Amino acid sequence: MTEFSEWFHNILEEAEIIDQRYPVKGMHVWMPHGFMIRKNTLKILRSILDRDHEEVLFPLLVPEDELAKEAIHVKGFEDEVYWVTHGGLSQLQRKLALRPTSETVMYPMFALWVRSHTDLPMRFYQVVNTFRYETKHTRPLIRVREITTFKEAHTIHATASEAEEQVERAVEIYKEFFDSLGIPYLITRRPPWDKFPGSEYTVAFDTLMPDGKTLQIGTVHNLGQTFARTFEIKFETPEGDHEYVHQTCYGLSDRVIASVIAIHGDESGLCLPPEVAAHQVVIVPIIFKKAAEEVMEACRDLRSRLEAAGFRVHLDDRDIRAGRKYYEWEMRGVPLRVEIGPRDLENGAAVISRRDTGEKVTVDLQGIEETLRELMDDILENLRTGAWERMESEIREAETLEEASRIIDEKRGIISFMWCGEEECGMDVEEKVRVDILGIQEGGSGTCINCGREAPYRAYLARTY
Ligand code: PR8
Repeated sequence: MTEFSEWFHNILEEAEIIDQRYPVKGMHVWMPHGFMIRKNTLKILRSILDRDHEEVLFPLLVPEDELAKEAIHVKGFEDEVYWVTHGGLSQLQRKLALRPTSETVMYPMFALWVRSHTDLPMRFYQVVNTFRYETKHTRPLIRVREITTFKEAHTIHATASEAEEQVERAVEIYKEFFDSLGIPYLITRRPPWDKFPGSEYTVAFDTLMPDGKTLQIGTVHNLGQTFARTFEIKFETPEGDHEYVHQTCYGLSDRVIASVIAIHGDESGLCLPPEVAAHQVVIVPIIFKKAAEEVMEACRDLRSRLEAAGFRVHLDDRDIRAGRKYYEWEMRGVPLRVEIGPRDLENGAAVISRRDTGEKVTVDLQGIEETLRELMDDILENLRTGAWERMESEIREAETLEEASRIIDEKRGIISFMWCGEEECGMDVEEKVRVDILGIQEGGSGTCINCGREAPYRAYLARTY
């Protein structure tokens, strides 16, 4: 692949995902094709969350005093908040912030909603835009100032162990979601200095981009009772006592779509998992003078049949060369192409071509629905397996910090090593290697790569987005 960031920039434009020319830095326009992919991705996510979460919609603006209430939280976000200071020509008495995330928007309301232990647990989510004045280099879909697709879930529980359990469930939810997109992930607990502001701990999902840098694609936070105390969210226990609730929250963003595009794409353009593709099947008539009308008729007929069977299908009947059509649909990542020409028609057949492997097969038109469905499953499986293999081959074990440094410089990717878990030592590691510690996993034993003490954790280092 050519240089990744150039490829990524070009494909967003060529495949009409977003228009990057909007004149505010870090803010972009979703174009119809991109919007379809976004919509289909959200459909998968909603279908998972709707099993035991309720969808809600809270306001965009946060009063200054509410935002400021949770001291650690606001400290974490103070550099990133956009402020509304005026209504028309009059200065507002109370400044209003554009939500950078919605804890301080939702939790004053949760204090009103939660009454009794019988109300709990509560699980809510919303999909909204949030605003963060990012000072690091912005990149479309990856680091934006208007996060247009911010899915945030917020849950409320009676006990610490139920909140802990919810963290596990959220991790399972995200695994299922990323699996259905074929995106590989590394799950770690963030080091304490990198956790969500105001949380007890953060579990993060990272994936590896084609240029060898990791991207954080989702986070799950255990908030403990910090926000409950700040916003006075209490419930009445069966014994009649009043106790603070325990909370979790977890979020995803436009980065999910960035990783689908980046991880599965290739030199020919997008390569989309069938569930998210705007069109799953494109039908291209192969027209010669002979039998032109019969071929078109057969194509229209097939389109109706496939639509009836629930496929998102497009018939490309434009009067241009078939080769150009192939090029365009490949670039836009359509998983399956069906060609029908006069000879196929005589044989009651069609040629199916796969975007992921380029393989072509001739199949009977009779029963083609079943074949297409099987191929779609196979495409997702193939994309997922390939992506996991590529990521796993980029995780390398290091025994010393010099080795870690050398590997990162030469190959990038992810370094795995044993670590004692002490903050001071971790800071020292980051300084020596000049790369961030992504996170840790429990288990394993050995000696710390830096200080030589006993190391109960496996940790990971990588250059990150
Ligand atoms: C929370 N509160 O906010 P989080 N551009 C694109 N994606 C981004 C950006 C950005 N500038 N910043 C973060 N993300 C919690 C959980 C409600 C929900 C993505 O958590 O600050 C990252 O993938 O960790 C991150 O994992 C996710 O948003 C949630 O943001």
